[in-house]
Amino acid sequence: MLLSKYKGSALAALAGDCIGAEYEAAWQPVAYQTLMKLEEILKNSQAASRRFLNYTDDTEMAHELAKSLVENGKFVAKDVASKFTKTFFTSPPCRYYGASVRTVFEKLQKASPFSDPFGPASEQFDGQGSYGNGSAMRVFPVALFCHGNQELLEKLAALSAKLTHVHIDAINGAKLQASAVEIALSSSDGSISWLEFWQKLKDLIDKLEVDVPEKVYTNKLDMIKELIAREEVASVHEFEDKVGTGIKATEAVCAAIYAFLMCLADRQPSELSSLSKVQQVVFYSISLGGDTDTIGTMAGAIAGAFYGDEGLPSYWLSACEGEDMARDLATKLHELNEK
Ligand code: 8NA
Ligand code: MG
Ligand code: MG
Ligand code: MG
Repeated sequence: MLLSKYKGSALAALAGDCIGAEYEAAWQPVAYQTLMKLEEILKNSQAASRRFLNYTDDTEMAHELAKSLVENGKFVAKDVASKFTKTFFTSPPCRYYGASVRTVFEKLQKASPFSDPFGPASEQFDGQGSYGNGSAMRVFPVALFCHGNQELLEKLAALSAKLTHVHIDAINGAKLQASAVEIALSSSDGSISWLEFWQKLKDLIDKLEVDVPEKVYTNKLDMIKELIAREEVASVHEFEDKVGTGIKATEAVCAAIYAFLMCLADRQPSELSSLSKVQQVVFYSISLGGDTDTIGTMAGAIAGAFYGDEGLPSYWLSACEGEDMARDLATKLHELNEK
């Protein structure tokens, strides 16, 4: 059912951020045993004493974007810029925003009432724009809003990115991540192989990078295919070396896609075999290390859109700040899309 996929996407994105944030500061691979220990803690503790996991900038911005789409029934740049800016200046320190994006919000706030919502982002890094993964980490609501309309999806993924990130890699990262969620919404377990899923992403990136000289996504997607197709599973160090897990959109988006496709190909590690498929994708993506909350949230958004919300245990969701909001926004985006 489509509603289950909408909820799955929003809730697994939330869980990926909240759980991934526990390991973000370490900037190294996370052992499966460590993740399974957290699983046991969450599973066996009473609701009242359960460890509470805060979400970070990824979820905060995704939810603000979703609220704006729901309230307006369309993308309104000034409203999204206003919501991003207001939450940035009122949110608690546990959100851990990227180091440079503050400048964008300071400029937006100064020029309130948001007369030039795209201006400040275009001045970042001497006009080059940010290539951070912030454009892609928050984009899944665009896929839920645009489901069935790829042209609109690409347009809104780009516009939502450009409020903070104008670098071509950040824009294409947002389009690629949103498209992965859309493919997941439009297909189901058993109806598509990992290679067919990969091919759809490759066709898209061939088009998006036709005039991009470096073709970073093209090369990384080719590498991902090679790694999944070969017999020996890549070590996290080899993956880090060949694709990357860092704050660049090109690395984190490809890492999230790799984690999802590895599980779709049934190549997930046996240590995680007691978990549901969605849980496996979230944990496997976090195990890659690096920007764990962001890779976790993006892999979760794709996996939840594919498998639905059934595989997300209540003891995971009740441990996450923002569960009710995620569920509510998914339901409203689903209602809007049905109209
Ligand atoms: P951003 O736009 O501030 O970019 C993040 C960082 O990427 C910048 O501070 C730069 O170091 C670098 N960067 C981006 N573009 C360029 C460029 N053109 N030239 C040189 N360096 C560049 O923020 P964002 O929204 O993209 O960041 C998202 C990430 O930050 C997410 O992973 C999110 O979870 C958060 N994050 C926070 C922490 C933390 O502990 N505060 C750690 C990792 C990630
Ligand atoms: Mg974060
Ligand atoms: Mg690296
Ligand atoms: Mg992050």
